[in-house]
Amino acid sequence: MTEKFTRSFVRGLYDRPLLPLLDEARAVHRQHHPDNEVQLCTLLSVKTGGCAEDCSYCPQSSHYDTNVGPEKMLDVEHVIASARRAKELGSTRFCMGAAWREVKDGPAFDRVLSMVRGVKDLGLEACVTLGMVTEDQAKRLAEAGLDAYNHNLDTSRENYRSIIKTRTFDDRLRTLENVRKAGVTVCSGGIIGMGESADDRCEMLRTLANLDPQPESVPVNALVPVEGTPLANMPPVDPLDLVRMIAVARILMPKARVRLSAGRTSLSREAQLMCMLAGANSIFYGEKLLTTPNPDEEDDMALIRDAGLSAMPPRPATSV
Ligand code: SAM
Ligand code: DTB
Ligand code: SF4
Repeated sequence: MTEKFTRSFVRGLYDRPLLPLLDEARAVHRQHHPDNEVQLCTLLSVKTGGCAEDCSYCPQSSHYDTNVGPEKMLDVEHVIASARRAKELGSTRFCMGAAWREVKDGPAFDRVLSMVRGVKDLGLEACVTLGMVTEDQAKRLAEAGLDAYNHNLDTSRENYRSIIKTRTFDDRLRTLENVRKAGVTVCSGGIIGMGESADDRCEMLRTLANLDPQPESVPVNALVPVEGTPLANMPPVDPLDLVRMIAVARILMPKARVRLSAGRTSLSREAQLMCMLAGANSIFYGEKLLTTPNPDEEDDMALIRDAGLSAMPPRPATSV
């Protein structure tokens, strides 16, 4: 099958002067999305630390000595209480993360299914990120009402082995396929600032954009360097690179919600707004991502107010 986007097309976009690139991204954005609107999503780590994978960026990997240790899984009531609070503060999507290499059938997975049902009962979009899943497990998540499954490609196929050795790029693609077959929407993106080349960045976006159908949601993370991980000493990401990535993602995947994800605590208000100008229409909202800090809620509200943006309203209930 011929691919929709070629290497040279994507690299050509990435290398365009920033202002015309932004013009195009903005035009695409306005054609497909309400202008000025940003979705607030809240993250919660429901099972923290002790993960068997060796992702070089991740504080939750048991391969590295970080300040995040293995913790017990949260109980359903705790999670639902957090989701209720997130809703009261204006979030419309609640994303639950587990530091698992893969989902194993049994009581822990059953608990996640109950969490999903509880979050859906509150009228929120429900997303989980649990590592690899089979098609059958993805179907059970779909039956519980799950809207989206997050599973990032993180980087290019070529660069993958230098970041993660305990699984392959194809493992990652297989899970995305299982999620898609189960009728759950796909949330998949990556990280910049891990020492990757511009070609790696373009190839990651190209792989995502060539998926058919394309992911409905694309998180773009800037590395949060964490003490004890192999990437702890990476230099900070140039905010303009983040803007460029978001603009290219917006042009390649016009309908996707592009999420300005990890790394916002190191960005100025102006840089965050440029990311939104480039097509980002979602942020993680709340004091914490999974294990690392996120901007204060008051600062985000001030940014939204001062820029005249509006937080996406909750979707009216479609079922009774
Ligand atoms: N264990 C599951 C998995 O890997 O799919 C779910 C949780 S994992 C923490 C979700 C995503 O968070 C990763 O794929 C990665 O893109 C992002 N992430 C983890 N640590 C990060 C860091 N230090 N900086 C930026 N993004 C990070
Ligand atoms: C995504 O792409 N970014 C979020 C969400 N998907 C699950 C996670 C960011 C995690 C940042 C590091 C941490 O807080 O542990
Ligand atoms: Fe585990 Fe996910 Fe962290 Fe990788 S990114 S070490 S799979 S929690």
